[in-house]
Amino acid sequence: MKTALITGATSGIGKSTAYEFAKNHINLILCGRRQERLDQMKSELGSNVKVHTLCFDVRDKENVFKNIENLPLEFSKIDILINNAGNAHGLDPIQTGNLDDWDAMLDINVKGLLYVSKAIIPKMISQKSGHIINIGSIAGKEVYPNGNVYCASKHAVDAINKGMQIDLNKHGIKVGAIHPGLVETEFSNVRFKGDDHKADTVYNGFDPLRPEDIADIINFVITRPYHVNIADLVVFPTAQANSTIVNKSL
Ligand code: NDP
Ligand code: 8X3
Repeated sequence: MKTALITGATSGIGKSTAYEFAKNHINLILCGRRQERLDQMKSELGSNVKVHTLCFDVRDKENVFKNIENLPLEFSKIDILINNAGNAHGLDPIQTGNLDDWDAMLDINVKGLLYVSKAIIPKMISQKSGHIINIGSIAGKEVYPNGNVYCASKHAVDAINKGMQIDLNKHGIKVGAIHPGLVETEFSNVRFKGDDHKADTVYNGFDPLRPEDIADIINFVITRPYHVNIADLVVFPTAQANSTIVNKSL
């Protein structure tokens, strides 16, 4: 049986991926900051597969390495890494952007992803196998009004994904990114700092992607034969044409 480590497993895309993997008999290392949610998932999934939970903030470099280095033996071989933890914080023009929001997005979406990867990649190299999926965004392919720093963070993920592909190629490790458009999760609740009404309006009037849609695609990506690597994938809801055009008359 394979083992997957999923960051941002307590909500949205990461959570759906955990349930999808459990259905497909993949043991799980679930990461997030909300221990009660991790416990709940462990109790729901633990009868299907082995589940280990790690509660850390991906910004906390020391804790990231400590947690991953001290995994119990039965979870120490990580076959699949889903670099998913991340969020947008705010949606403001560059001139009025909030510095704490900027720090959060760059520290979590970029540096946090790097810390987790750095803790796991040497293990994959020594076991001579592994598959890393980086969750980017359409915001990593395009820039939209007021998206400035979030888009920068996801453009960085796009570049890191390509860099990983080049550097890990000689080690036979698969690396790929999935770049979703609008997926209805807690993403907009976080972006708008708990203003749930504002968050809901993002997904009003059209049929957005659901986190299960992305989990299904992730499962497709990880179940391709060894010689097939899905390197870069953009996924939109049918109503979305790009980061600013959404058809609300479908
Ligand atoms: P959610 O807000 O539903 O989930 C975000 C997850 O990230 C949570 O599990 C959260 O867990 C975790 N997380 C956030 N900050 C930290 C942190 N500092 N340390 C550890 N974990 C953290 O959003 P989504 O599921 O939508 O987002 C998942 C990924 O998908 C993100 O990278 C996002 O940028 C990307 N994405 C989302 C899209 C969308 O429209 N929803 C579209 C394109 C990409 P906890 O709070 O417990 O730590
Ligand atoms: C999330 C999608 O368009 O809100 O990355 O930035 S978007």
